[in-house]
Amino acid sequence: MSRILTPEQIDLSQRLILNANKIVITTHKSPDGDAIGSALAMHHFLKSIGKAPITLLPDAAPDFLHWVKEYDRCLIAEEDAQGTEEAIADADLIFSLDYNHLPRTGDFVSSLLSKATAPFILIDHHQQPGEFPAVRYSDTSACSTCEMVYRFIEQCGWIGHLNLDIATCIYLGIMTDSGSFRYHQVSHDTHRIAGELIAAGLDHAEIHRNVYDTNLMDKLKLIGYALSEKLIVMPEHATAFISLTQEELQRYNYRQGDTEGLVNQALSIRGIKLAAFFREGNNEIKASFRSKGAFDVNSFSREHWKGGGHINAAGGISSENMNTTLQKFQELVAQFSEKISAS
Ligand SMILES: [Mn+2]
Repeated sequence: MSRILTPEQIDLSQRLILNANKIVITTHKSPDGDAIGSALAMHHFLKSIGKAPITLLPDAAPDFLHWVKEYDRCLIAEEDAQGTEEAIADADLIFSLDYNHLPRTGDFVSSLLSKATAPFILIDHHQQPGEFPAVRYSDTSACSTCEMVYRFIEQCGWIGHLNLDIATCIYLGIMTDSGSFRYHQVSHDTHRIAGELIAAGLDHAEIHRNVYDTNLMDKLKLIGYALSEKLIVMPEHATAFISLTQEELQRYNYRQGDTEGLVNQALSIRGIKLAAFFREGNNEIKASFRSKGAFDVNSFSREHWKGGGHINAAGGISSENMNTTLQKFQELVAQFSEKISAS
């Protein structure tokens, strides 16, 4: 884990990029601001040095990210299986951005990537990275993959190519993954990079508006319902959680991304150290975990919810029904009560 690439990594990255003709940029399923930001920042950068990359998303991004330049040119695996197979089979270089285990790209893309013959360049900030030949740039202390993409371009000696499109994408990922510059992992270097991006001419207020000020009324009503009717607080365990069933989501015309950040509202309650949000999908329940302080939700999710992430933010899944899932969560919380409260 390092902020800095080794001289060997820089040399190899430069050679792989300069010699590649068919570069495919990949990111994780259910792409968020950092996934879209890092993938399209790399896309715009590679174009600036004369490459014609394919940016591949396992599935579509939520509406609030569709404004990003050339989002509409991304290849979406769920919508074009054949195009995806061809792109990965033909690739002579693959970027893995904002994920560090192939399964995070979903079953379909992950099975294709595992058979790919091209070398990989991994740039990612999640815990416990898997093996990724040839370049593995992992920094679990970074607040976002986007700031690592900036450092990657900088350390490879190409920062002179920074343009407004690259800058906008990098700022988008830093802003969304750092909770608008407030999480613990935000560093001196995060602000230095943000400063350079603003110096490149970007309109940070507009990016913020595009992401956060485009709510539909249904979304606000869903959030209101979740907070007033579905928030359960367990003060004895310093824990709060929210759950939403498919029926409840449909009542408010749920669209992907509508419940983004809801778990943080539960965590914001005074005295709460662990928060969870459970959303019922078609075949499984998606879980999000957040913590304040030392309670490690990455391990919690890896051990009990088939997921992972960061120390203070992680995701997982449950194949049980909602009642069983919530029961399991409450039992685990009681079991970990001391650890949670002490953190
Ligand atoms: Mn990220």
